[in-house]
Amino acid sequence: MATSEKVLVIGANGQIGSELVLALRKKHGADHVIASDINAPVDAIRNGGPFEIANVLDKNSLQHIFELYRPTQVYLLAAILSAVGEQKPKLAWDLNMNGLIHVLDLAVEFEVKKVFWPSSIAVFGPHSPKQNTPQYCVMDPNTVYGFSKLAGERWCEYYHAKYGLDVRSIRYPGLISWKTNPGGGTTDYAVHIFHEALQSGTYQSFLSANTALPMMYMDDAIRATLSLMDAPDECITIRSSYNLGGISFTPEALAAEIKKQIPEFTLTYADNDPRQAIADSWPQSIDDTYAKTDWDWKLEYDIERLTSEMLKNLKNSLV
Ligand code: AKB
Repeated sequence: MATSEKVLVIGANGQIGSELVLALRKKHGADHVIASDINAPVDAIRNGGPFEIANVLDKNSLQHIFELYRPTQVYLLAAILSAVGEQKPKLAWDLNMNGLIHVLDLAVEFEVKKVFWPSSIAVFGPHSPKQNTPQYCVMDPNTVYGFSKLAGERWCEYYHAKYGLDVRSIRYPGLISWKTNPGGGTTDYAVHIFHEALQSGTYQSFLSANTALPMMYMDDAIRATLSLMDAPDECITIRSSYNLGGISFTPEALAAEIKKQIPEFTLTYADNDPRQAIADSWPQSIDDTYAKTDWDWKLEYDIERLTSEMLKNLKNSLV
């Protein structure tokens, strides 16, 4: 059903964007959702509605889109993730920080009603509690991605306090999806493993057997994002970013789950991958009490359901 909203999704080609655009088009009507990316649209979103090429670092090109469409809601998803961020630290800082500030400024200027910006479990660091990491605790991220997200959270809270901008955010765990691959993160193994299990029956994990990290199936992540954005203003008590827990598992546990359906699957482990140190600095599980209390968050996909869905959907898409 179409609404009066005009929704702009920046970074629409990525793992979250390509699925979020589809969900938003279903909710608001195709013509009401403008997808935008630095590259030409991916297949999933190519023909379904308006698309604009834009680079978040080029404020003028963004401004043109704001003038053209006058969005009432903006989702900024363009970012460089943790692993690529360590290879291109200055670019990651520039894109993750200045891209956000451009969008926050334009949102204030064009009186956008709501802005969504994703943060990450990467905002936590080696001295944060590892288990059930609380919303508020020591945060000493040691990746460029992590501290750009932490600084971004501070900017979001600041724009809300200073300019009254309704900006909302989630600290996503590793996201697992079958439609689009993740783009250079530390949790990517948990997507690649499914592709390889089906295609070659074996996978080499770049994280060690017992590395537990919080993860979430994309359908849950999209549902969480839409619920947060739909929540009444007075329910939102956190303007930096909400912890979101998901499910915590290790590569070994995920392989065991895959083996229930593909008994011949084998998992090996790489030595000395730089992503291991990043994973070791992150929480193993997350306390998301605030999301549950403020906007009624409930997880639907456990490791068993997520594994079945991934294998079923990937198998169908490979046919
Ligand atoms: C990454 O691994 O960098 C991302 C994240 C947890 O934010 N998936």
